[in-house]
Amino acid sequence: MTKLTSQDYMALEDKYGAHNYHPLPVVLERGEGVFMWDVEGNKYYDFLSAYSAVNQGHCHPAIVGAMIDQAKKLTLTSRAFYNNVLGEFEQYATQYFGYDKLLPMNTGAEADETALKLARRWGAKKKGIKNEDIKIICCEGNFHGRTITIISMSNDPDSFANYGPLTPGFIRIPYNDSKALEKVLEEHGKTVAGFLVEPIQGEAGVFVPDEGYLKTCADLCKKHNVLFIADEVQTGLARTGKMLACDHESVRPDILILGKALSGGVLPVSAVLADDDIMLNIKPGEHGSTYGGNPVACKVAMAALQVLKDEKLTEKSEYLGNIFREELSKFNHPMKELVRGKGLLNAIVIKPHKGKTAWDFCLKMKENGLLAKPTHEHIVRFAPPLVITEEQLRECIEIIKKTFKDFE
Ligand code: IF1
Repeated sequence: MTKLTSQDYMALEDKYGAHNYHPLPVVLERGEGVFMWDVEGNKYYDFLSAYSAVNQGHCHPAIVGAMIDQAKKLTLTSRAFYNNVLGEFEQYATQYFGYDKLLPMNTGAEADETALKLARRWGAKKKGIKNEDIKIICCEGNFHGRTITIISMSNDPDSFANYGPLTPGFIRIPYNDSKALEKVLEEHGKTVAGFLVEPIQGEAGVFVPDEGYLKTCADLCKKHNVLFIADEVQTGLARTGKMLACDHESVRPDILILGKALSGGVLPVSAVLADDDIMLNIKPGEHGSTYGGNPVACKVAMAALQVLKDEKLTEKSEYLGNIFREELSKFNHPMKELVRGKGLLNAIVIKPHKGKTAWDFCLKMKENGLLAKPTHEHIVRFAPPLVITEEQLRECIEIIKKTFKDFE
């Protein structure tokens, strides 16, 4: 049996798979820590971390071990019955983040949908908003997932166009503009249940809001009895140099949305955390998921969260992120516009140079042994697993600089 080449694998996907992605032309076969290897055995630094799902590094032994051990015992009961793991995970995670309750789901989108339902339900039952009048405020440039309700919040035609009628009940305001939030709350606050925001907008190109933005918005929400809902699916779990990106401003969301690295990249696990006054408005049978809270997911999530603490990944992310931005900010090149980010969630805005774009830059970086991908056409996101060492990070900084020089 001849071994298939990267071209063969790409051809298989082209022929038999939906064309809903345009991946970088690399076919990966193995991952370990900060590294991945393609089918030809070429080794790469992973600077995407599956969009911040692999903060703990690829195939972390403690997380994979937890998955294997539980998978040999009991993988799924559904929520029709209890199991001996879910309660333990709920206790562990609610104490870890400081909330009364946790609602387990699988993907980030499901967690965002759950947060929207919790907020709307709270708005109806606790704030007394008429059901058909309930509003949620969201931000321009948002990315919260790909369901029809979630894309109804989007202003990116690639996300929402030509999918038929969208879900009503959303008011979209500019991101990083607390005055815009204040204005909408003064006009519509009585029918607004929640404000959904990413503490840093990942997909928009690692858009870091001004210092104080989150705190000002949280205070405005409190003043108008509106829930502050933080989507930390991408920014959470040590990625930005704090356990949660909201921690940079000591903001405690009313509803906290987690996903991605909650499982260290081994299987989909997401969760929504809130206090009883919000969580207990959804009664038995009013929301759920077949796999939500399954025993394997719970064991994996506990291991993934423990790794963050045991390996001090929050502190590492903060320290190494500063080195990344400092080194690349002082590096000058006609193709480099600016570097921005927090912790190890960073982006370089690329200026087209001699007709070369961010895509060409990423192709050249791949040749130089580092994998990253553009968001939109001119921004490259750099988000390595948080287990990267300082020495490895500095080697990668040199690879990035070399790649710029390759375009001279
Ligand atoms: C794709 C983007 C990133 C997210 C935030 C919820 C979700 C995501 C802040 C939904 C997911 C992923 C989805 C993936 C690529 C990636 C992405 F480019 F799509 F926008 F990271 F920025 N909230 N983001 O970032 O979580 O349902 O995917 O588990 O759809 O291409 P999910």
